Amino acid sequence: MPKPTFKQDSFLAALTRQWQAFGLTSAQDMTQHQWWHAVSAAVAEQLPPRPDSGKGSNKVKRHVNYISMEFLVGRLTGNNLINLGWYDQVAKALEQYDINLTNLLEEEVDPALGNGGLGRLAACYLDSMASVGQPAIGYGLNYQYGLFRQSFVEGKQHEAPDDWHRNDYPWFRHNSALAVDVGVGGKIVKGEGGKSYWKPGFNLRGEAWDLPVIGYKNGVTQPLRLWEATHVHPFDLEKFNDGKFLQAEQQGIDAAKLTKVLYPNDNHEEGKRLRLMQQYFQCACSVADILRRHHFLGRNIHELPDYEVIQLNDTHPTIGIPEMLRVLIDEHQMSWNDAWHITSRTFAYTNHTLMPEALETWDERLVRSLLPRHFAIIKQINANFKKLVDQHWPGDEAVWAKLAVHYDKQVRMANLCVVAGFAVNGVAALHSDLVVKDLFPEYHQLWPEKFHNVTNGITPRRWLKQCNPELSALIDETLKTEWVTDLDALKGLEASVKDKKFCKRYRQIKYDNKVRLAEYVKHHVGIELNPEAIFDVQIKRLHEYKRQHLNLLHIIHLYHQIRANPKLDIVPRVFLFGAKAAPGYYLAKNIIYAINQVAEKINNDPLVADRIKVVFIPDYRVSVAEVMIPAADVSEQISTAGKEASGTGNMKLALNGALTVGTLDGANVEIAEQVGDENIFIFGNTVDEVKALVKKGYKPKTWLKKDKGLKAILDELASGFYSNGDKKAFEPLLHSLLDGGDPYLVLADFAEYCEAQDKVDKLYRDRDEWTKRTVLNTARVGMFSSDRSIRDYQQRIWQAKR
Ligand code: 26W
Repeated sequence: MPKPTFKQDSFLAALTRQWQAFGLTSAQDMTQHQWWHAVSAAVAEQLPPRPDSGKGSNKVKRHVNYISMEFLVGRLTGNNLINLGWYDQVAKALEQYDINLTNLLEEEVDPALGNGGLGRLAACYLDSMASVGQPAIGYGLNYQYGLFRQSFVEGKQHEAPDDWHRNDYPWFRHNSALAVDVGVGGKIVKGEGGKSYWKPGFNLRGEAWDLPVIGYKNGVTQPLRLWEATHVHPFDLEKFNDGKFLQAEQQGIDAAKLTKVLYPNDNHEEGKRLRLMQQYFQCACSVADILRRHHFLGRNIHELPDYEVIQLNDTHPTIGIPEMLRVLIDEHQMSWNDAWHITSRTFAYTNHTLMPEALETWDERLVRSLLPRHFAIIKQINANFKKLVDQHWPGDEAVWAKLAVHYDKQVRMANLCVVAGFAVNGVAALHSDLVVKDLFPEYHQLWPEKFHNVTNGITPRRWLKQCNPELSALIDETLKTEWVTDLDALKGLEASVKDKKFCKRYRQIKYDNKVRLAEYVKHHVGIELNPEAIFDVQIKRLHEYKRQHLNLLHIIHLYHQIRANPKLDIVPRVFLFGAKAAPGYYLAKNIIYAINQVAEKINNDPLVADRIKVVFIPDYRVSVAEVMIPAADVSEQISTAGKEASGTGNMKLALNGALTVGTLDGANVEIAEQVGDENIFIFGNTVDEVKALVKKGYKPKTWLKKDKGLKAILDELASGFYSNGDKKAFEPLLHSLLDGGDPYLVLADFAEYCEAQDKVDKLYRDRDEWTKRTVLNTARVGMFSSDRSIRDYQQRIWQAKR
């Protein structure tokens, strides 16, 4: 497809219609926000009327349906302009009105329709599928409230609703012809000829809202289709009177509530009724839409797996599997075997976590009451699978207890995915290995060919070209090739480490980006930062396994060193955090509070004299990441080995020239392989060492005996020193590290972590050497482009022979 051309006349005419629609008399009367809206809507109007995802080339036959409960797309206007290749032209067209495009883009509220890594990965993958020519559609939910807004009140996290004004979002296109009705509840009744069928208690309607996903300068636009739940026939008095509404209400389902909020949990399953409803609603709408398109293109239903693949982003959309079977059997009158043959060659599953508390299970009563027909289908899958397990492990109840899809009154979604899907993949080499060895060893014995690795990636469009325009320009000038679609080309920068002029500019760009971040912090947090200091960044959801508290202990350790030796010579360092804690995750919130309280003390202690600054930036989100990442010198990737499936922030930071301080976990392992051991600071217990420690009976207190400094840190946290005398302030945190058994081995990794941080301090003093290593990071992480991930999915899973 040809590169889309920008037509200034038609853009300006669309712009005029926009201010007229606001009821104004001239463009000049628009507020800055109206300008953003008008420009976005005018650009959106220039896109093809119907984004198409159905046509594949001969090489890429299967169309991808990427189903995810979360798409953390971030601001779209700037990104879409870059991918269209129209940024400069639109900027120029706006000059005549004295409007600065870059400033205008700040008006956009991030559509925060995701929690963290999993949601952002889905957004990067849509960008890459459009850019590499993989026909695809994303399916998700159109939440009225995205992830909560975070602020700090006296150091503690405060949550507020994030109304991102979806009804007024200029990139949305509503297509009423695509609405789908979805049944819920009710019962299974016997029909004519003894055949039983499902009589739902009531229906919900799914309205389709499309966001355009624009390929990088290739003329492709594919939809991200987000479903909004509404009542069926809201003004139909007859239906109202016959009690259907009341029935729905009694079951606790109010359609209008269904797509109101995104669940703010990341890596923690709660088994809530509304959540299961959301999952089912999304899957039912999406399966109906997929089949509608398949029929529309004149294809036979039996050919579905030849043309369509449904990729499940974690287990959240698993209920789509029994829904597909139900539609094929009940609505297409297909036999079980035929329906199974089709379904089990269509679905593929990506696992994003090994954490037991994140693996979804549903109480059978809940499934039965909301989805009686699906429950019956799940029981059938289970019964059929039991025969296979009995053949392989005759009479072995322990194996069945592990592998069953339905067991002990619970439905286990991960097991359902493995049994019914044709492919299972982890998201980094180490993680995929653990998926096979620790999570699903018996399944691997049964079906070794099902298991794959696809190492995660990030889109270079947003995470380098857009967020770091200065560095992108330097790379353009140096390489003179289109690296944006071929990130391996960055290898060409290796030669430049010897080029003094290049290194000087690279360093200056980092400095400029630090100034930009410092301005942001001054404006939003009120703290002054010194751009000469090391900017040390930890940005990710707040979770014990990610160990923000290990970072905190090291900060206090430095503070103690300064107090013991006021003349201590350390490179000034700014520790920057960005993280939201799930509102019900008490301990995570306590860690935020502890960081803020320690920050308050250290930042205001004249003895420290600005050698350490600690800043917790509130409301971390995609647009904040775009300011923090280009400014980072150090990237904190310090999870307990074996717990972080991949990480993707690690890739973004390395690409933008931050050096990683990290454990051998997730994608850190592959980053280390790529950049070379001398260009990364690896520390801490490995997966095997962690396992051995735990097996031996890990006792955190033995580490305190060995390390008096560490004990002093914990004692001080318990003393009220950081909390105006309140000795209980950090009790949850201290309890978890001590009597709670320190489940994430923070104390065991503390000493090595401090050593790694010392090395950072030493290396930073040699500015040329530091710069060289950061350049090598940028040059060597090309493989973490999500374009490469998508090609891996194509080769190993989507387009592979089955
Ligand atoms: C049901 C509650 C729930 C919600 C979200 C359970 C699990 C999740 C996600 C799997 C959490 C998540 O975002 N996982 C992250 O996925 C990234 C993309 O693959 C990885 O890079 C991160 O390591 C992983 O934590």
